[in-house]
Amino acid sequence: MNYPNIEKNDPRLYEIIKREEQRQKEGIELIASENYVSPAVLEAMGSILTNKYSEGYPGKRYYGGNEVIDQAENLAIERAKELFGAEHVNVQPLSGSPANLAVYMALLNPGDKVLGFSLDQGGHLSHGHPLNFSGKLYTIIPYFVDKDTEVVDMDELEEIALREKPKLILAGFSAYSRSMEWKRFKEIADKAGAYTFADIAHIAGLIAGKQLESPVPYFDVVSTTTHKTLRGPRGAMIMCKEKFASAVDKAVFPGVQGGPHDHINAAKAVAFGEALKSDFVDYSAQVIRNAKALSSALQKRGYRVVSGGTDNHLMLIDVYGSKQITGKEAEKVVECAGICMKKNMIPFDPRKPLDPSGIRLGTPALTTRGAKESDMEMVADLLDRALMSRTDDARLASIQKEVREFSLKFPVPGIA
Ligand code: DSN
Repeated sequence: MNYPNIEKNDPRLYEIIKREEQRQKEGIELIASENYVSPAVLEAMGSILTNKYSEGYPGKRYYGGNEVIDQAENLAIERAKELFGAEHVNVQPLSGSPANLAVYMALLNPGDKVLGFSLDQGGHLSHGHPLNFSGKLYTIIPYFVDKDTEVVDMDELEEIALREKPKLILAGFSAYSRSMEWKRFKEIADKAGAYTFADIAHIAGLIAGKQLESPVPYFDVVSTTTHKTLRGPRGAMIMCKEKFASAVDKAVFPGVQGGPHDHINAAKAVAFGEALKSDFVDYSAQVIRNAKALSSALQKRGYRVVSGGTDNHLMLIDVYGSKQITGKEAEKVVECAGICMKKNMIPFDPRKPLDPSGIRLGTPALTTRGAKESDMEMVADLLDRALMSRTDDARLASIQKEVREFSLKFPVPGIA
């Protein structure tokens, strides 16, 4: 992308964008929730569609002049329905947390019981953390992974559900590397008389790319962000069975949001169009192959991978247990070498969230740049050497040069 007008009119911001371009180009991106969008998605986000106000839904707006915007929003909805086989789609949620807030509002009353995956074991803030709206407004009953396998304990979950009789069971995660048993969740929810809500933010692209099973056929409501493995603009959407359509739409607008971001919804349409193409299936398959390769390469170097591996795009590494480096220190050290990743709690972590035992790694971004399984050996090697050089600034600087050389072999879409 070129930014001639920003360059001319706002040199200070131009310089900031250029520095971030350089960081993205020269570094190894292992943040599991990040990706690089296509130039077409970038163009839609930068389009004049941002100029419009369109509160309401296609055909029922509170502002004039929305005939064209209606077509853009309908295009995003049609493509999302085709991609996921959803009965109803609302593409207006601004991001993951507002989408989840709308789902709660559509299905629950304040105080109702929700069964959600504990944040410190892999869940998400909006799945019931006490400091989040979800934990403040609803009565959250957490479920956990099994201590030995580090996989969600479905038998325990069933016991909790039958005992607590929640109104909603939420399946989803932001730091869990194993497949979710959607069908079993639905069976348990039916026995407990609960609604089913899946948050597939992390894995939507892998589902759209036909690599992971989808909860859409089983679940009442499914939310997702659009910018992670799905590789669209920052934003979200909600899919649901037709019988929840009106409640979901009302909860998004006017319940939670005002005017939708029409340029972003158009970019969602572009990204869904891209995900409908056959090469997105190849991309999704490669993301998972790369994650498995990276996980094995790290295991070979003595790192403990939580649950023993990965079924998706991410993995949790117990760096403290394996190498006596805390997650916080690991994040900082590898950043000095040009590698970007996130510290993370691991299940039953004896340490605290701001300085946990683990790190979370993911392969969606590197895979978009064209990296393959064979490249994961090099990534693991660079990561390991950076972690082992934690007190040696000169070695870290030299590894950063290698990281740069490696990264420049893989172009970033949208960056020349
Ligand atoms: N912040 C996202 C992640 O990194 O998993 C979840 O919202």
